[in-house]
Amino acid sequence: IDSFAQRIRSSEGGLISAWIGIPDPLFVNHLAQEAFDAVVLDMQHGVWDLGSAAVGIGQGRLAGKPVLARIPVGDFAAASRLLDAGASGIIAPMINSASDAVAFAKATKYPPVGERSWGPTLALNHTGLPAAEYLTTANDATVAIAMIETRAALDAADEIMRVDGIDGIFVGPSDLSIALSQGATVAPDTPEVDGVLKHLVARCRAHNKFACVFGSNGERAGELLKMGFDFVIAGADTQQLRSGAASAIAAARRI
Ligand code: 3PY
Ligand code: MG
Repeated sequence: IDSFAQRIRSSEGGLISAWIGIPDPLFVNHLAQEAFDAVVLDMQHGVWDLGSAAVGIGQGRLAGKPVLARIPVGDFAAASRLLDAGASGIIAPMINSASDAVAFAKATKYPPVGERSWGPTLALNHTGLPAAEYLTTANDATVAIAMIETRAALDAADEIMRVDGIDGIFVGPSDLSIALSQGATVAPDTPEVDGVLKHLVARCRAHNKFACVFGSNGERAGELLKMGFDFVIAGADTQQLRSGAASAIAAARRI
């Protein structure tokens, strides 16, 4: 688990993560049994609060899986608290400028990179590290991931990637498609969006940052890995739950 940051930073790529919005730590317990490389708890559009997320992080660790959290927009205080609870990484939505990225890095990295405040009680329990060693290793052992999903973010992508403490980016293709169409449509897998995704992967390579992206199902996740993304989502919990249920009903009706 604590080598996850090293894995995602290396060029090995090919990481596939679960994505959970239903705020029950037992969902983490179940999904972590599958061959996912990580689990993301979505606190932006999902329904987790800090207490349920802290227990969810523990359930991931029980199953040997690193747990990351996506915070609500601009809630950088939550970013620090989730790292304190043992999250392996934080995904911050709607990072639209270098100054957004600096504020995010401040909350997630200890000095001299940032201003993260001391108090990683659960993280110390989970990692088993002495405080002094946690302090000097946490900036490298956890990852701060900036979401690029607006026109402003696209324009500022190079500056965002250059911010000290930002380890990688996560592209939100749905919001990006809304931005590109000026609100006319949500279409995360058009050739226009794919062109932007390829461009951002290339910019990540140039800046030596890793690239993550949301894929709405397994097939899309496979395409995104082929495009060069290092870390992909293969659909959300709600969609996986419902498509499993729908296919069971359809199979029963076919007999
Ligand atoms: C987006 O596609 O906009 C996301 O934030 C991923 O869920
Ligand atoms: Mg989004």
